[in-house]
Amino acid sequence: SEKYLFKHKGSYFVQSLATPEYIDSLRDFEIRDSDVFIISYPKSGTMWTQHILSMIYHEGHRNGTESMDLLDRAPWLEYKIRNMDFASRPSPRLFTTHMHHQFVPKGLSNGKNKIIYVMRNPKDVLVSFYHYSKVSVQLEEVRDFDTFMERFLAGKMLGDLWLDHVEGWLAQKDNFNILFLTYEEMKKDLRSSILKICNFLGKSLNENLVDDIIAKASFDKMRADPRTNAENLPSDMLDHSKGRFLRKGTIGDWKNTMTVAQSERFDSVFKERMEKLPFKFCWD
Ligand code: PPS
Repeated sequence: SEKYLFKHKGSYFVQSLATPEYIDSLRDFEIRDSDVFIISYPKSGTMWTQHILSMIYHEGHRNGTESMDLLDRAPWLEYKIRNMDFASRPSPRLFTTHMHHQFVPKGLSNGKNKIIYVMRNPKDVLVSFYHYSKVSVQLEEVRDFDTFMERFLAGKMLGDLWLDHVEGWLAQKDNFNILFLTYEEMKKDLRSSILKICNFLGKSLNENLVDDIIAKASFDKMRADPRTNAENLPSDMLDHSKGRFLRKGTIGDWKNTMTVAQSERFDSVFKERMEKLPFKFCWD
């Protein structure tokens, strides 16, 4: 996997999109009080949250926002995909990152800016990641699910060990201003999640706007729109002929991929630490 990822201070990063120096420089990245960060382990509902957040945030110029790629509305901090000049972006800025807490800008812990941390049941994360590894040009394609799962359980992939990421961020709840959200709660009751986000951001949207966001954040709507389905990503990032970014969008798809034996193997490695998490994940 050396060709695809590099390890820096215990964490994996995408070789073609970042350097250790750039990652280190982000600790001193200048934060504004109005900045909002979306943080997640890969495949946990990041793009979905990016879309929702940018619709909530830019309600004053929605049309302009919606004509932009997700990538430009809530850019990745550690991957300057379009070489965007972050400093010249108007406030409020939205950012996205998969990084662990020890890598994020120091200024993020000043208590004023905001973080939304999105999590998803790790078996669905694993299965989504497995399929994504075939579509992504930047990740090594692993055809055999067993091999992919062992890497996931060992944390030898982008995002590192799921447990470390989630445990790590949950433990930071008093050091940052964080709203924890789950993919499953969004899936089951998007309206409540949107209101939760609005409340956290101190925004009050009228009922029509909330309805509109719910409609536009549906899996089908997002999948049909190239701007929210990552179809404008350069072909050296995603091989669009191999699959779509928005693949299935359901809870419990792991059951269609993992055998009983694989699921038990997964539990034997993850269950103990998962039971100690202050969150109970939903498996179906
Ligand atoms: S990434 O690469 O880390 O940014 O991926 P991420 O966006 O975190 O996760 C991708 C999965 O989220 C699903 N998704 C959605 N599900 C339901 N509704 C909506 N609107 C939606 N948008 C994205 C996407 O389909 C991936 O999950 P799977 O299970 O592979 O379908």
